[in-house]
Amino acid sequence: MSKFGETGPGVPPTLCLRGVELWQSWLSPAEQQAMLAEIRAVAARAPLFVPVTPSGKTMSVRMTAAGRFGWVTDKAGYRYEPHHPDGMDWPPIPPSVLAAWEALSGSARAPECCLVNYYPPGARMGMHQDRDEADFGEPVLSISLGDEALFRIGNATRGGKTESVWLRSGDVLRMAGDARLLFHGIDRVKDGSSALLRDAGRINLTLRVVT
Ligand code: MD6
Ligand code: FE
Repeated sequence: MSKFGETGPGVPPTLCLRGVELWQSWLSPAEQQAMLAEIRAVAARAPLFVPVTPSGKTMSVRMTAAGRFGWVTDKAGYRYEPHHPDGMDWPPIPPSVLAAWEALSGSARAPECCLVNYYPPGARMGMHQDRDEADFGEPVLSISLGDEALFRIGNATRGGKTESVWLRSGDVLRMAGDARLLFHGIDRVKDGSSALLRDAGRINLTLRVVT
Protein backbone atom coordinates (compact mmCIF):
# COMPACT_ATOMS: atom_id res chain seq x y z
CA MET A 1 0.00 0.00 0.00
CA SER A 2 1.25 3.50 -0.76
CA LYS A 3 1.67 6.27 1.76
CA PHE A 4 -1.55 7.72 0.33
CA GLY A 5 -3.58 4.63 1.22
CA GLU A 6 -5.16 2.40 -1.41
CA THR A 7 -6.79 5.22 -3.33
CA GLY A 8 -3.73 7.11 -4.52
CA PRO A 9 -2.92 10.78 -4.10
CA GLY A 10 -5.18 12.97 -2.02
CA VAL A 11 -5.51 15.76 -4.57
CA PRO A 12 -8.28 14.91 -7.03
CA PRO A 13 -7.43 15.19 -10.74
CA THR A 14 -9.06 18.00 -12.73
CA LEU A 15 -9.91 15.54 -15.51
CA CYS A 16 -10.18 11.76 -15.87
CA LEU A 17 -10.47 10.08 -19.28
CA ARG A 18 -10.77 6.28 -19.40
CA GLY A 19 -9.07 6.16 -16.01
CA VAL A 20 -6.14 8.35 -17.15
CA GLU A 21 -5.91 11.11 -14.54
CA LEU A 22 -4.85 14.66 -15.39
CA TRP A 23 -3.90 17.48 -13.04
CA GLN A 24 -4.07 20.58 -15.24
CA SER A 25 -1.74 23.49 -14.38
CA TRP A 26 -0.26 21.48 -11.51
CA LEU A 27 2.98 23.46 -11.92
CA SER A 28 2.93 27.26 -11.73
CA PRO A 29 4.84 29.18 -14.45
CA ALA A 30 7.70 29.75 -11.96
CA GLU A 31 7.80 26.02 -11.11
CA GLN A 32 7.85 25.18 -14.82
CA GLN A 33 10.83 27.51 -15.34
CA ALA A 34 12.68 25.95 -12.42
CA MET A 35 12.01 22.42 -13.68
CA LEU A 36 13.07 23.41 -17.21
CA ALA A 37 16.41 24.69 -15.88
CA GLU A 38 16.96 21.35 -14.11
CA ILE A 39 16.10 19.42 -17.29
CA ARG A 40 18.46 21.57 -19.35
CA ALA A 41 21.19 20.63 -16.85
CA VAL A 42 20.35 16.93 -17.34
CA ALA A 43 20.63 17.33 -21.13
CA ALA A 44 23.94 19.19 -20.74
CA ARG A 45 25.39 16.11 -19.02
CA ALA A 46 23.53 13.41 -20.97
CA PRO A 47 22.93 14.84 -24.46
CA LEU A 48 19.70 14.34 -26.39
CA PHE A 49 20.07 11.50 -28.88
CA VAL A 50 18.08 10.33 -31.90
CA PRO A 51 16.18 7.14 -31.08
CA VAL A 52 15.79 4.51 -33.80
CA THR A 53 13.08 1.85 -33.56
CA PRO A 54 14.01 -1.85 -33.76
CA SER A 55 12.68 -1.83 -37.35
CA GLY A 56 15.18 0.92 -38.22
CA LYS A 57 12.86 3.96 -38.30
CA THR A 58 14.18 7.23 -36.87
CA MET A 59 11.79 8.62 -34.26
CA SER A 60 10.85 12.30 -34.55
CA VAL A 61 11.46 13.03 -30.84
CA ARG A 62 14.89 13.48 -29.28
CA MET A 63 15.55 11.63 -26.03
CA THR A 64 17.61 11.52 -22.91
CA ALA A 65 16.97 10.40 -19.33
CA ALA A 66 17.75 10.81 -15.66
CA GLY A 67 17.81 8.23 -12.87
CA ARG A 68 19.19 4.72 -12.43
CA PHE A 69 17.92 3.72 -15.87
CA GLY A 70 17.18 5.36 -19.18
CA TRP A 71 14.82 3.96 -21.78
CA VAL A 72 16.58 3.45 -25.09
CA THR A 73 15.73 1.99 -28.48
CA ASP A 74 17.93 0.92 -31.36
CA LYS A 75 18.24 -2.07 -33.69
CA ALA A 76 18.71 -4.30 -30.63
CA GLY A 77 15.24 -3.41 -29.30
CA TYR A 78 13.39 -1.36 -26.68
CA ARG A 79 14.91 -1.59 -23.21
CA TYR A 80 16.13 0.15 -20.07
CA GLU A 81 19.88 0.76 -19.81
CA PRO A 82 21.99 1.99 -16.87
CA HIS A 83 24.09 4.13 -19.22
CA HIS A 84 23.58 6.73 -21.94
CA PRO A 85 24.46 5.48 -25.48
CA ASP A 86 27.66 7.59 -25.21
CA GLY A 87 28.65 5.65 -22.09
CA MET A 88 28.05 8.06 -19.20
CA ASP A 89 25.78 7.44 -16.21
CA TRP A 90 22.37 9.08 -16.42
CA PRO A 91 22.25 12.18 -14.18
CA PRO A 92 20.12 11.99 -11.01
CA ILE A 93 16.41 12.77 -11.29
CA PRO A 94 16.04 16.49 -10.43
CA PRO A 95 14.41 17.43 -7.10
CA SER A 96 11.49 19.30 -8.69
CA VAL A 97 10.61 16.19 -10.69
CA LEU A 98 10.86 13.95 -7.62
CA ALA A 99 8.49 16.33 -5.81
CA ALA A 100 5.81 15.85 -8.46
CA TRP A 101 6.19 12.06 -8.13
CA GLU A 102 5.87 12.31 -4.33
CA ALA A 103 2.73 14.42 -4.62
CA LEU A 104 0.83 12.58 -7.34
CA SER A 105 2.19 9.11 -8.17
CA GLY A 106 0.51 7.29 -5.30
CA SER A 107 3.50 4.93 -5.32
CA ALA A 108 5.46 3.90 -2.22
CA ARG A 109 8.54 3.42 -4.40
CA ALA A 110 10.95 5.95 -5.86
CA PRO A 111 11.05 6.49 -9.62
CA GLU A 112 13.98 4.76 -11.33
CA CYS A 113 13.71 6.49 -14.68
CA CYS A 114 12.81 9.98 -15.80
CA LEU A 115 12.63 9.76 -19.57
CA VAL A 116 13.03 13.13 -21.28
CA ASN A 117 11.34 13.44 -24.67
CA TYR A 118 11.93 16.62 -26.67
CA TYR A 119 9.48 17.31 -29.49
CA PRO A 120 10.89 19.71 -32.09
CA PRO A 121 8.27 21.29 -34.40
CA GLY A 122 6.51 18.56 -36.37
CA ALA A 123 7.42 15.73 -33.99
CA ARG A 124 4.81 13.22 -32.87
CA MET A 125 4.63 9.88 -31.10
CA GLY A 126 2.77 6.89 -32.47
CA MET A 127 0.26 4.88 -30.45
CA HIS A 128 2.05 2.59 -27.99
CA GLN A 129 1.83 0.92 -24.60
CA ASP A 130 4.43 1.45 -21.87
CA ARG A 131 5.30 -2.15 -21.14
CA ASP A 132 9.05 -2.47 -20.72
CA GLU A 133 8.78 -2.21 -16.93
CA ALA A 134 8.75 -5.21 -14.56
CA ASP A 135 5.71 -4.21 -12.45
CA PHE A 136 2.60 -2.80 -14.15
CA GLY A 137 1.16 -2.23 -10.66
CA GLU A 138 3.45 0.80 -10.51
CA PRO A 139 2.17 4.00 -12.16
CA VAL A 140 3.63 6.12 -14.94
CA LEU A 141 3.58 9.86 -14.24
CA SER A 142 4.07 12.33 -17.08
CA ILE A 143 4.85 16.05 -16.96
CA SER A 144 4.37 18.40 -19.93
CA LEU A 145 6.47 21.52 -20.53
CA GLY A 146 6.29 23.92 -23.48
CA ASP A 147 3.96 23.73 -26.48
CA GLU A 148 0.54 22.10 -26.21
CA ALA A 149 0.17 18.54 -27.44
CA LEU A 150 -2.81 16.45 -28.48
CA PHE A 151 -2.70 13.24 -26.40
CA ARG A 152 -4.76 10.34 -27.74
CA ILE A 153 -6.00 7.60 -25.44
CA GLY A 154 -7.07 4.25 -26.85
CA ASN A 155 -7.72 0.83 -25.42
CA ALA A 156 -5.89 -2.08 -23.80
CA THR A 157 -5.46 -3.60 -27.26
CA ARG A 158 -4.46 -1.77 -30.47
CA GLY A 159 -7.29 -0.14 -32.41
CA GLY A 160 -10.86 0.78 -31.50
CA LYS A 161 -12.34 4.13 -30.54
CA THR A 162 -10.07 6.74 -28.99
CA GLU A 163 -10.46 10.01 -27.09
CA SER A 164 -8.07 12.96 -27.08
CA VAL A 165 -7.08 15.72 -24.70
CA TRP A 166 -4.73 18.69 -25.07
CA LEU A 167 -1.79 18.57 -22.66
CA ARG A 168 -0.49 22.01 -21.69
CA SER A 169 2.68 23.24 -20.02
CA GLY A 170 2.53 22.42 -16.31
CA ASP A 171 0.01 19.59 -16.66
CA VAL A 172 0.74 16.27 -14.92
CA LEU A 173 -0.84 13.02 -16.10
CA ARG A 174 -0.96 9.62 -14.41
CA MET A 175 -1.56 6.19 -15.93
CA ALA A 176 -2.15 3.67 -13.16
CA GLY A 177 -4.34 0.70 -12.33
CA ASP A 178 -6.62 -0.33 -15.19
CA ALA A 179 -5.39 2.65 -17.25
CA ARG A 180 -1.71 1.66 -16.95
CA LEU A 181 -1.59 -0.36 -20.17
CA LEU A 182 -3.90 1.68 -22.40
CA PHE A 183 -2.51 2.54 -25.84
CA HIS A 184 -1.68 6.25 -26.14
CA GLY A 185 0.26 8.65 -28.33
CA ILE A 186 0.86 12.26 -29.33
CA ASP A 187 -0.82 13.22 -32.64
CA ARG A 188 0.56 16.72 -32.92
CA VAL A 189 2.10 19.65 -31.11
CA LYS A 190 0.86 23.21 -31.59
CA ASP A 191 3.99 25.22 -32.53
CA GLY A 192 4.50 28.36 -30.49
CA SER A 193 1.54 27.80 -28.16
CA SER A 194 3.76 28.27 -25.09
CA ALA A 195 6.52 30.80 -24.43
CA LEU A 196 8.30 28.58 -21.89
CA LEU A 197 11.00 27.20 -24.21
CA ARG A 198 11.87 30.46 -26.11
CA ASP A 199 11.69 28.48 -29.37
CA ALA A 200 8.85 26.22 -30.46
CA GLY A 201 8.88 22.73 -29.01
CA ARG A 202 7.69 20.54 -26.20
CA ILE A 203 9.32 18.52 -23.45
CA ASN A 204 7.60 15.53 -21.87
CA LEU A 205 8.99 13.80 -18.80
CA THR A 206 7.80 10.30 -17.95
CA LEU A 207 8.62 8.88 -14.55
CA ARG A 208 8.60 5.17 -13.94
CA VAL A 209 9.57 2.40 -11.58
CA VAL A 210 11.52 0.01 -13.80
CA THR A 211 12.46 -3.05 -11.72
C1 MD6 B 1 4.06 12.43 -24.31
N1 MD6 B 1 3.67 10.37 -23.21
O1 MD6 B 1 3.25 12.97 -23.57
C2 MD6 B 1 4.13 10.94 -24.41
N2 MD6 B 1 3.37 7.29 -21.48
O2 MD6 B 1 4.84 13.05 -25.01
C3 MD6 B 1 3.66 9.05 -23.01
O3 MD6 B 1 4.02 8.27 -23.85
C4 MD6 B 1 3.16 8.57 -21.74
O4 MD6 B 1 2.28 10.65 -21.06
C5 MD6 B 1 2.92 6.75 -20.34
C6 MD6 B 1 2.27 7.51 -19.40
C7 MD6 B 1 2.06 8.82 -19.63
C8 MD6 B 1 2.50 9.38 -20.82
FE1 FE C 1 3.98 6.24 -23.22
